[in-house]
Amino acid sequence: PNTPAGSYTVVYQIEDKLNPGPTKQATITITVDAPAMVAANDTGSANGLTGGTVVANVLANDTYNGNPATLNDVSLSQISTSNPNVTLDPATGKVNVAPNTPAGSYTVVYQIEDKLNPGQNKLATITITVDAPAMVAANDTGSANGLTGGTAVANVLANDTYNGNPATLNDVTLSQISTSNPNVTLNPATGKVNVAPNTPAGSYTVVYQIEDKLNSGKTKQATITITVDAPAMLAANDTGSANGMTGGTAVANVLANDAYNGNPATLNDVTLSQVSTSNPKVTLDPATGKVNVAPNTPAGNYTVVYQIEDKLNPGHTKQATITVTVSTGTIAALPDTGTILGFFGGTIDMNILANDLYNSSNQATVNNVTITQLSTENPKINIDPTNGKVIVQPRTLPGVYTINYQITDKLNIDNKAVTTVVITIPNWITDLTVTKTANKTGVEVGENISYTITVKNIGTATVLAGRAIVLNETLPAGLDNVTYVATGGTYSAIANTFTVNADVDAGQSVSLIVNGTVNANYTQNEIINSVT
Ligand SMILES: [Ca+2]
Ligand SMILES: [Ca+2]
Ligand SMILES: [Ca+2]
Repeated sequence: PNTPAGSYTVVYQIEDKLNPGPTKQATITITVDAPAMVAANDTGSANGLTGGTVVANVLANDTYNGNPATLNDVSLSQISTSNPNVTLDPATGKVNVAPNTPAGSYTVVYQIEDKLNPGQNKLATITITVDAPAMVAANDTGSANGLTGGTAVANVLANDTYNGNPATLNDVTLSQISTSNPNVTLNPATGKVNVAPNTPAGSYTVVYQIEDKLNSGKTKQATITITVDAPAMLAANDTGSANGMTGGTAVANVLANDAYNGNPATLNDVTLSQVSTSNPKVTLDPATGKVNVAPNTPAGNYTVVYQIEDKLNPGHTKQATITVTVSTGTIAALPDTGTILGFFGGTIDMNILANDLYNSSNQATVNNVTITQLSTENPKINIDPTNGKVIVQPRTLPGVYTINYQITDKLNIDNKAVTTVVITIPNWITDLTVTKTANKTGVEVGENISYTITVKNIGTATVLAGRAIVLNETLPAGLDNVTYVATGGTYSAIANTFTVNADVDAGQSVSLIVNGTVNANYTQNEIINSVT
């Protein structure tokens, strides 16, 4: 055993035991064969990331002298390798793949050499398949507020795997392939998906890729779906009030109680518009947020509907209602007095509104109130409702007369007040003469005599019908059976008054005839009669 192969000779001799001494020699030629050796090819595979032993023993399928070859029989050596990371360990027969070996098919050529017969060799080839690590890029989702923006996904790699473990930037190179909105982007240095501030609401997609750092060109893609939310908007109802006569600002800013993304809304955030108003004099100024009441707006409750629209997300709107109470000021009617000569009459230069108040402290005028005469004690004395003056017809008798009038707010007809105007018509002076004539110059006792008293208007003023002229008629002594005949009026001897029954104009006269009989016992020489 363990005789190297070769051709060997043995010379041997034979000697005759009967006749010691004589001998003969011969040669034996022996051929020693080397053991048969077979080196069979091997195959194996390994994960390139982790590496490892891909073939436990390349000799396992090799034979030596018909039996499995062992390192007792043969010397093992690596002849070549197509990748220095893939090597044969000649001391063990193992084929090892170093960690971080790129994927591929590699070959190692090895040799076995017969220890018994150095120089006798066999070669075989080991084919090693190095596998790339498995990579999974899983889709991601996230959301962010579009106004403030922010990080919608903390790390797109978090649900991706590399060789069965969570992928990291140590393993893979991250890149953004596309985005449906340039405001929504992947940061390849961190894996974050960021939404820029002021991004309109919507659903956006970013496609990203991971590339195996160990195996360039080996990539996977996934899609990130980002929901960008519109800022929350709240339009709250408002209330306000203003004086209807002067008008004014009923609400300083309808946005003051409205919210945009949790903060007070401003015109930077939203566009303001008036949707409707129940009175065109009550309006929203969309440039300021003020609600204005125009002057001379009737009292009442009015509503304005307004809308806010997100500037960032046009079409995203909210509406609210503004209730505006338009008030009216008080009006006051205060009493007036006036005087005029009733004979001529005319328009009294006065204004019954001069001391009347409108909207608390302003003077009432025919522009803001309507004058209504409610009553007059003298139909010849009336208010002119167009100007507040009092008109007295000519020949209005002296006296003190009261007129009741009402002022009504033109803006608010339920707003009214009543007071009085007292007009004094003073007595006027007429210029009269009175004359008396007798119908005879001499008379006897028992004879009739007649006196005619004439009252003549010699002035400019008329003696009005119904006026009583005081006539102090002194009846003469000795006159009996006195009778009176009044022309143009009636005479009362008791009251000494002559009451005219028609106007006595300038130059006109009335008369009274006094008839009597001279008493039979009258002894005087003269009958004296006088009148004043
Ligand atoms: Ca082998
Ligand atoms: Ca992912
Ligand atoms: Ca509001």
